[in-house]
Amino acid sequence: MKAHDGMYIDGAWRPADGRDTIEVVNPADEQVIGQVPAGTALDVDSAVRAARAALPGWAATPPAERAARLAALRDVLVARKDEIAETVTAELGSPLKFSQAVHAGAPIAVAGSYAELAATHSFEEKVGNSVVHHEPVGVVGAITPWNYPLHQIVAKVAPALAAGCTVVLKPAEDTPLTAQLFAEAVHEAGVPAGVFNLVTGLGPVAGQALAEHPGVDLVSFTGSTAVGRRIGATAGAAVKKVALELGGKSANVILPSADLAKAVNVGVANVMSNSGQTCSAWTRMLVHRDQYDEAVGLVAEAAAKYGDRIGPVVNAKQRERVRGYIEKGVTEGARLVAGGPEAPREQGYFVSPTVFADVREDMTIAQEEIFGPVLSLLRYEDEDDALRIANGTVYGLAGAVWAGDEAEAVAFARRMDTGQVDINGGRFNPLAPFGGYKQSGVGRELGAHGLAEYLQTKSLQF
Ligand code: TXE
Repeated sequence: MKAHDGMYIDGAWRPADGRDTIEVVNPADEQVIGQVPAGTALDVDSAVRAARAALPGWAATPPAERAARLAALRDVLVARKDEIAETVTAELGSPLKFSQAVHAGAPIAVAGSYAELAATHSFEEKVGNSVVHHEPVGVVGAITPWNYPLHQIVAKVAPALAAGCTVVLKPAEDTPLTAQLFAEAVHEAGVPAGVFNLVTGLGPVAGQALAEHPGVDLVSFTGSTAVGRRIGATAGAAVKKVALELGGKSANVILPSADLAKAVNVGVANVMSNSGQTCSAWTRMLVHRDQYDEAVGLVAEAAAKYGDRIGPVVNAKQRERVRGYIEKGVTEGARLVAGGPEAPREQGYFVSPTVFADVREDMTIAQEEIFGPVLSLLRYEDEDDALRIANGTVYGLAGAVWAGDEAEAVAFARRMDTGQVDINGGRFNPLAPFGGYKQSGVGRELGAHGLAEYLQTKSLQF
């Protein structure tokens, strides 16, 4: 796999400050496929300086021209779609078809949506005797995870560029090749030098240096709650804007009037897709007690199909973490109906698609984010009980409700403490705001709400 040995700063690949590198490993066969430089605080500083220098020019660039660069970026991503899918598959291990459809497809849709929004958004509005200007926040420090390597990048960089902000990106250490490919695409799209900069490196070194840099006006972070908390505290101390997209433990609530077989099949697919490494995954399936035994049978049958269909998890540490949770589920008394802690293959970081029945809401596997192909089935007595269980975690990122008619599902969804709810299945919408209630985060990504995160407001009174 092609890898750059420098950082993309101020419109060119520049030598890294230090000599340390990060090995990129294919989690499906544990082979080293490349290496990238491990950035230092000095690399971060160079990138932030470049972003600051480019800010006045980009902020003053007419939105229509910013939109044209984003449309060009979308076109480059479309032209390089196969390469994107192959790169994500190589460093994340996801099946190629899934990489094409989701890992390449979703960010192309998001880049396209921001090309349109940049062209049509009102960056000025009249309010009584005032004119309100929506101006770019400034230099954005973007820190992204590995689970959707390109989507996580585009969901931050596209709205930031649409708003007139400049960006320094520190991508996850597990998936830096996709980030390098993205930097090439930005360059090809004719985005001016310094508007987008890339520093690869370790979280506690390059990531932390970026989050703490006084030249960064907004830190946009997606990742674990533990790191998000620290970044939020650092930003708070510096009175700097912050957007946090953290974990989830989303409930998939199947009401008695729903089509049970369909709800179960879609629900299992949702959890197993991307090997469970999705922050919005419906990891808790809630079924009425009268339908519970039937649902357990259907879930076990559906889960059995995923054995060969899903890829590995991202690295050995993540595999051990997921297996630890599966063991904990067994110890705490949940009933295994599919999968288990044993590795299904000798090579690669694979985990068996696993389903637990008889899960009580206070069990660890019902409360903590596992980030692997593990589903918990919980039983509820009535609607209020289902709602209490659904809302009974520290998280509130996503969820699903299934019912015989949409109005019934929507009425239930209104009572859920969560940022996004899929009604009878739902479909990805790149314009719909995405983000968390409670400890799932601060701020929203995607669509006009995502754009608003990168804008600050000035009012002129006449
Ligand atoms: O996340 P980290 P990890 C959850 C999921 C997963 C767990 C651990 O439950 O099992 O987190 O994953 C950078 N200062 N999610 O360890 O460490 C890091 O380099 C600044 C949910 O991979 O949070 C990477 O770029 N940055 C999630 C990014 O933070 C730091 C997606 C995320 O890594 C840093 C991923 C520091 N001190 C994991 N330490 C979601 N919400 O989608 C690390 N980083």
